[in-house]
Amino acid sequence: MRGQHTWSEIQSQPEVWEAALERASEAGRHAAQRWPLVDFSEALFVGCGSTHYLSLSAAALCHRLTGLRSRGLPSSEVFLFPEYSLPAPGASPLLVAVSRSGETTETLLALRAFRERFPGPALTVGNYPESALVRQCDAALVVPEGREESVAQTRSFTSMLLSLQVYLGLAAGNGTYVESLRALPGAARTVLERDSEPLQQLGGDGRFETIIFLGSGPFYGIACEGMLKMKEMSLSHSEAYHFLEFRHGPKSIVTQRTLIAALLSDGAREQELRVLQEMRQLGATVLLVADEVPDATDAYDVVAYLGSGLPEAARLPLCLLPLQLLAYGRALAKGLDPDRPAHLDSVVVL
Ligand code: F1P
Repeated sequence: MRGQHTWSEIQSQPEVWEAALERASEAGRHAAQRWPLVDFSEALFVGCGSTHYLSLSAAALCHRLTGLRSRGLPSSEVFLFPEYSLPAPGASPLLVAVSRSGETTETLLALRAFRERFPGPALTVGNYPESALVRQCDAALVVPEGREESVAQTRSFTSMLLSLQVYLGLAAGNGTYVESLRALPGAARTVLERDSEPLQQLGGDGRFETIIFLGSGPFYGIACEGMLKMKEMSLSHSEAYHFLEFRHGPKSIVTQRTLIAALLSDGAREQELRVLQEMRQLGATVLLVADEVPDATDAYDVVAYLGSGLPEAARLPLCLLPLQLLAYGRALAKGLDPDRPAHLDSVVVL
């Protein structure tokens, strides 16, 4: 059956997240105790493709939860342009190398470039316990249950993200935040049971020729990952922007054949809803991914209701489920096999 691996990987996320919560509370506590974050000048999160996008959201979370200056970068920028991307000599950064496989050459080279300049520790987050990155880093958060047959990352991404959330909450000494993450698997079960069918149908709607993903703050990396899933699985034209950035030029491409998947934040929702109202007036169809349904009914056409009651910093992995289902449904509707994206291998080894 086309897409059978991707399907079971998407649907198994509640169980995989439970495993991630257990594993990360052990390994994350160890890392948090060993390296108090006050000892670092900044945190650098690096990865490639999906794990680069994960790094963007993780850096935003790290900054929010711990107050530590944090950046997310593509691994290649670190070893190709160290003088532009790495801090000045004498700084004491923490490196967090994110990689499903732990074998991506660019991320290994970023680690090497970091090691050549700084004494600071490197932490890796991934899904393969025996990987090169796990061997070469000082500590690892690994969730083997998140491994996949498919090339496109789904449960690997969300399990790595959740592991980092646990670690960052522990490093920040924020027990309430860490505890709140326990609500995620149950909320995911509800979303998957209720919305898998309608979201696949929406993704498969042949009316749409461009799919735009909007997300700001910690949601920007998630919006980018939604865009990448749409490209990889369904070979469709997709783009990702911060909400208000979309007004500054990109909105020129909006037509009646544009679907906008919008990740509504807590802090900026009024401004975000205004962008969506404007885009609907230009003809776009809006899928709102929201934890609560807003009163502004003229800002959306369809809601992917998350209903977790969790604040934005906690509910990030949940927001990805509708985006994965959208891409999956579109791939099947186009007669493609989401398990086998065109031209891609699961690891880029240079
Ligand atoms: C990263 C990655 C994937 C992408 C593609 C190539 O791999 O870029 O995100 O889907 O298959 O590899 P990794 O470093 O996270 O293993």
